[in-house]
Amino acid sequence: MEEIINKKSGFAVIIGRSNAGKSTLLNALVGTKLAIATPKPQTTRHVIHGVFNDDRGQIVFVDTPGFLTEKRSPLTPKLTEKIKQSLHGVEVIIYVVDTSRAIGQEEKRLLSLVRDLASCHILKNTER
Ligand SMILES: Nc1nc2c(ncn2[C@@H]2O[C@H](COP(=O)(O)OP(=O)(O)OP(=O)(O)O)[C@@H](O)[C@H]2O)c(=O)[nH]1
Ligand SMILES: [Mg+2]
Repeated sequence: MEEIINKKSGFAVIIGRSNAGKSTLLNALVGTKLAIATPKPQTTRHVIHGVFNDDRGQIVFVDTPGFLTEKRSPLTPKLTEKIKQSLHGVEVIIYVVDTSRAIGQEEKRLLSLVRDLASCHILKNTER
């Protein structure tokens, strides 16, 4: 029992604009093809959880739909709402950036969503 109490656990949510490589990162972190990763924007439509366990404890990674500013379809506002909800009550926010694309409105809006949250932030750029 003491062993379990000494272990740490927490949630790490992965966010970023559409096609940034969030699902690819989740799959790499948990070591399985859990989330679909494709060049098609808005591939991830549901919040997906991937669990990583080791001797030190457990991390629940949360993959989110890509953040878009323009309304591509009736689905877009619903996905944006899912992203916003997923940011609360987590220990870490991993913000994935595709550095081969110019900074757009998506990056500016995303930054304004996360900058005032208390969780620890990690900025991850995908290597292209
Ligand atoms: N070259 C390169 N391609 C990458 C990298 N990470 C992801 N990709 C490719 O980029 C595309 C999008 O990757 P996803 O992981 O599906 O991106 P996503 O952010 O989950 O996309 P949405 O769920 O649509 O928001 C796929 O074709 C991946 O193979 C990377 O580090 N380097
Ligand atoms: Mg995805």
